[in-house]
Amino acid sequence: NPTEPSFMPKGEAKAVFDIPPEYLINRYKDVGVQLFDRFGEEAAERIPVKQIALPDLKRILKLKRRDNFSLFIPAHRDISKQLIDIFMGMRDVDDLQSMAVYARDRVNPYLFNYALSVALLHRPDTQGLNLPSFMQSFPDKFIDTQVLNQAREEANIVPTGSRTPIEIPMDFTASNLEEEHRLAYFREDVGLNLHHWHWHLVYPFNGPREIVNKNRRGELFYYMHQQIIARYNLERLCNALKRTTRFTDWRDPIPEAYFPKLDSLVASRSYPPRVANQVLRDLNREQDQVKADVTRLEQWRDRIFNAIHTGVVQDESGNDIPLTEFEGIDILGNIIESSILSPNRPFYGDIHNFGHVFLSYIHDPDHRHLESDPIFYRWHAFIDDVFQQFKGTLPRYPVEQLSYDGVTVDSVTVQSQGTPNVFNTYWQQSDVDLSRGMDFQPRGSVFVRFTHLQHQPFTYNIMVNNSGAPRQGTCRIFMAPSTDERGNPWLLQDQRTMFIELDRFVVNLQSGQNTIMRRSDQSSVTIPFERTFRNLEANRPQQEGEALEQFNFCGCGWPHHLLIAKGTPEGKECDLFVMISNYDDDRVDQDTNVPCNDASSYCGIKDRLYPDRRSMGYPFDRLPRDGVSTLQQFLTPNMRVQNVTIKFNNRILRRPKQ
Ligand code: CUO
Repeated sequence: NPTEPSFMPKGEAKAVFDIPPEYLINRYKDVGVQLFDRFGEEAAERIPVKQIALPDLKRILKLKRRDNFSLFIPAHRDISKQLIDIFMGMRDVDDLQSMAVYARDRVNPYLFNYALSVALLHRPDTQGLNLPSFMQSFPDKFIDTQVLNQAREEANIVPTGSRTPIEIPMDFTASNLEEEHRLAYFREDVGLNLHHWHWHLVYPFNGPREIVNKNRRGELFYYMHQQIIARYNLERLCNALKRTTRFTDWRDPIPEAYFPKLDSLVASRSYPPRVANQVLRDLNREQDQVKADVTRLEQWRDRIFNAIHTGVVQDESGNDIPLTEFEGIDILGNIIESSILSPNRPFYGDIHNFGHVFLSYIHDPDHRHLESDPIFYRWHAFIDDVFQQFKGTLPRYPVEQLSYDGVTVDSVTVQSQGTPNVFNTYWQQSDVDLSRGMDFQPRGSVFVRFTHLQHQPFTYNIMVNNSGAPRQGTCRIFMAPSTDERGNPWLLQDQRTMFIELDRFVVNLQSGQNTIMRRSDQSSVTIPFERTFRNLEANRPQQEGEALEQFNFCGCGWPHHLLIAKGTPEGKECDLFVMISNYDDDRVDQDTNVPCNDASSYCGIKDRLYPDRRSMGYPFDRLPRDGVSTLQQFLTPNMRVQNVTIKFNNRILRRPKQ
């Protein structure tokens, strides 16, 4: 499509590329000039495309335009690495643009989008570019087919300006009769899926080493996904469902059925359903060079468990690498995911990625892995359990390490509207523009209106006594359900994996009494709605300079509207945990004053070290010390637990216009 500048839009103004005739693919060669004239009329700007010596794309083009693209397929990985290398290797931005223009009409669109995004994120000379959101480019990955059809119809019939948003019905993949369906609002949340997509863009497991090798990326793979599961489980408990069960019996039928309602606009076909009681099958797909059987997956698993229990892994030359107290989890993350940083991929394999492949091949020859599918969570619950087994082998934190002498947390209050220590949740409707990812004629914005969870803004009010000289601390805020699915009190060894991180920030403590106030929207976990759906909100003016946002990185961050779980109409009881740890043991000396540094808990900070020296998930990442069986017994004076409730109000409010 010669009209869409693929990565340099300036506001709403249309621009066209002046494409060298050699760049047009054959089917456009004859009509190229007319096309250009037709779209050129509307264009405010013509962008010259420099002609460069073009690399051979033959191997990359083995993945056809209409094929689906999955990084979990080794052959696709190799292809994506080649394309990333090509984009990374371009001498300057002009050459890169030229290459991108050339590739765009030839290369598989998902692959193109992925490789170019990775390159733009990592090239030093493209740090200021703005990109359209992935959701805008590929709405079919996120939105129900029926809604897309309606949107297309609206665009065809109704002129721009008079179009009304198409409402996405809530819970579109099944009826409420099916239990698992109660969680659809979470699994199908577009913001959650965008966060996950961006996370994997920022932390690819494959590609040039300098891109993959980011500070503690293996550990963050473990922690970010651990938190997704913890959050999913809390939502499940709010909906009277028990925690998700690990998918461990790989030879047994899978009871969960799944009926995706998404169609691929690229592949022009729908994703097939998985009926109940399907079984994993050995894979042998020549076309994708995938050959693996379940036995192999089991072999990898056994080797990894063996490494965990002996505390050492072997590299490819047979040398022992110890899984140490702090760095072991990072090595293990790279082994299990696996990434190219795994010290021995031939031996420990590629268990997590292949699990996704096996599961998606059951019903989906296009091997997508859907975050909206319950089995996705069951698989990651298994993966998390492997990590937890390792954490179980580590020394427990002793009291001396957990406490902060002279620092006492006297009280914690959450203030929202109404009763203190009550979080209030409800449904909210928001509009996003889909037009970039769909071929509308005439063009212009088409909005869809979707319904998502939301909470009222709140503030933490924390009273801290410091009996010593002024000093700094890290305030860590977590929350977990107060009881298990049967309503019984927890053993901390079980409750600890249920804690979801809400915030982490540095505090300056004066001598004596301190009052710490912190607003919910400052959370180090989340990004604001506007950032999740960048460029998508209704007619938001594009400000100069804002184009300098760093697209990919900035899109990583838990969606703020899902910070708090849904709760229940009666009020779901939770334990709010606050800890002030000694900043001397936490600090990482570096300048973190860079764009998009505000969602570091799950995403880190671009080009920086992870900004907290403690193990991720601290202090709940390990088993409690001997003699401690409950959360209360775990507490040292610098920690405090406040009982809170999450109250859900079943009404739908429109997002206020800003
Ligand atoms: Cu993010 Cu499996 O790694 O979904």
